[in-house]
Amino acid sequence: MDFKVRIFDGFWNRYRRLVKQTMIPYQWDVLNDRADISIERERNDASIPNEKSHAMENFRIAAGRAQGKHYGWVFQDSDVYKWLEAVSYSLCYEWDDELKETADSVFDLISEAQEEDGYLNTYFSIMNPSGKYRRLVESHELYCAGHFIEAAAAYHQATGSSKALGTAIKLADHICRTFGTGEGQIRGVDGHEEIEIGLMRLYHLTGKREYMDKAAFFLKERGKDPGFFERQIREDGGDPVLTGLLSFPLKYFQVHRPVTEQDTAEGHAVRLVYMSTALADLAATSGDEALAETCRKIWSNIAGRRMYITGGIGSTVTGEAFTLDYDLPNDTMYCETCASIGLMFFARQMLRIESKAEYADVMERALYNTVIAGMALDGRHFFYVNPLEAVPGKSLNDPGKSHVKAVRPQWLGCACCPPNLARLIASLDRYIYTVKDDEVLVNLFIGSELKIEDGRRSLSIRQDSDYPKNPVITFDVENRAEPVAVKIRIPSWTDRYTLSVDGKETEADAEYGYVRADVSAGKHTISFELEIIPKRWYSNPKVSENIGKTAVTYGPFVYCAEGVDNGEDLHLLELPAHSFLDLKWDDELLGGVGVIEAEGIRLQEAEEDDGLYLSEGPRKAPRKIKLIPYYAWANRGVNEMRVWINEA
Ligand code: FUB
Ligand code: ZN
Repeated sequence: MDFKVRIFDGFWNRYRRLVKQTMIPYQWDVLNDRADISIERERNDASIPNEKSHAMENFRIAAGRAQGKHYGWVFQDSDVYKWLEAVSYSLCYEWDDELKETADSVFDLISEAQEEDGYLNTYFSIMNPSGKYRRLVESHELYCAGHFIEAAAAYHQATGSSKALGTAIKLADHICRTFGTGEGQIRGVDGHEEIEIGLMRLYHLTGKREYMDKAAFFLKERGKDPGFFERQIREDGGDPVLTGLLSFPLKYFQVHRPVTEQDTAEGHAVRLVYMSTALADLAATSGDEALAETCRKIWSNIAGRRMYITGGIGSTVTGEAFTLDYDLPNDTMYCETCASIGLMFFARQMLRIESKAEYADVMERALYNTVIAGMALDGRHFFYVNPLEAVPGKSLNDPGKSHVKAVRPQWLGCACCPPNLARLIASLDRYIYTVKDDEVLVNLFIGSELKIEDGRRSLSIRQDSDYPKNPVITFDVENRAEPVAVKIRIPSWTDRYTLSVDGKETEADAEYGYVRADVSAGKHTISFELEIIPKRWYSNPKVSENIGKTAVTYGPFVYCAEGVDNGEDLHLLELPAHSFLDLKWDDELLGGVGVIEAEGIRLQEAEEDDGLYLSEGPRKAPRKIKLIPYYAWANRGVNEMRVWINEA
């Protein structure tokens, strides 16, 4: 399907410029160890490598251009691959000869680091050539390969260059030869899903069926032989390459049962959503209804029982993992930035399976909250973990909260999130619309132009919006061919909307959360107006942590209270159920945000010598409460924060 999307949205162009002008050059410096920064461990764990990135140097050593040892995680290569993918997308919206030359040179280096037979992984080439594919539970070899294939496909699409694609095909062919059910092949899977996404992408690009079949093999093999990881190591594993992983339960890797029998979201959150993304892609591409049904079950378990209001997933630091239904602690959770990015990937593929707005709702929730909270407004500081409640003193002094940082580090020992953010934001144009044979879904309200030219259709849709500041979104549609259905998402958080086509209000029914306009040939204007007001939300009472608490949203944004606006000890604040939530835009604050103020209450602190346990509850005094969008927190120094506020 041939279509192009150009973004010209004020809010998102700021982020996309930040990626192109700040994040990409900054990350390049970090990957080359020439940024003057401190690299923090993501939690108190002395084994986390945090002296330097060394990611580019690893490639130089593997290519024979430099001498030395590999440094960093066994999956350090993937930082470079995600960076290359981000560069590729950025070239599509802001061409840059110099950057293209740099990327070309990195792809050259990578192809030099690739072994004759197609194998590619700097850790094993440098440190452990005889250990290849022998400890799949830990080795991340196929994970890194998947990221390389994605980067190469994106680069080919952006530049037309076949340089990178050649390396990717050689690598994919090597993997196809090495893994499978045939004689001499390894019948097993990687401990971290990602190769499946890469192979599906290569299939979409080349049309070569073998790549989709191998993705299907990896997906369907998962969990069929739960003893595989342990047995592989026992029989032939060599030395450990990432200690500790084997002690996690099988569900950490989603191998506890065959994939089609998995109906809840289990284990490491990023692994789960990457697996689900590929599964949904395969289901949508092949029309496999059983796989689609598995995806629906996993999806509804996440969205209905295991996802934070911010679109964060992963309730525990132990294994960066899901726990159980309705277990959503606010101050010890994980909510890894990559996991919410992966949730967007999954949603995007689910929309290909079926046109239901629930997927785009979650996509929007993740994007406007946890995903962009993962980076500071300066594009040079990043969260790995995104809490809904942070008290800096507790993070410093409670070892069980060392992962809950109150300020974004400049870089992290495990740097999976920063380049993942760069590639997601640089490719945001891929999420706004879903183009199908018989309809176009408008998923996100982002100022943009969609152009479809596919022989049968010749259509352009210009979406103008200043969302969510302005509740009216206008679509100028020019249809030069047969009638087409344009389906606009009705956000689940709105109570009212109106749709007008060419100035006439229509009574179109909602279909699975989309309102439909049938657009005949010619030029038409669709106007979609939403009620966007500050709203209070409550958790399902099964979420024990949030009883008696409320969270506030405005449109897609979840709000939070910060100490800098409300004083520390945010647990002393109470927001009365009926106090008016007054939203005003402040263009000077935090890059321009809507600030919500409300008459509230603050419990009074006890006197120093009153002791720890008192026979009376605290006195209460009026106090204005000020809330800002969650994504913008932690941009004003060390600070307390909380999303769920006690209700009076
Ligand atoms: O294992 C590779 C990546 O590192 C995972 O996706 C992240 O969660 C981090 O553990
Ligand atoms: Zn990450």
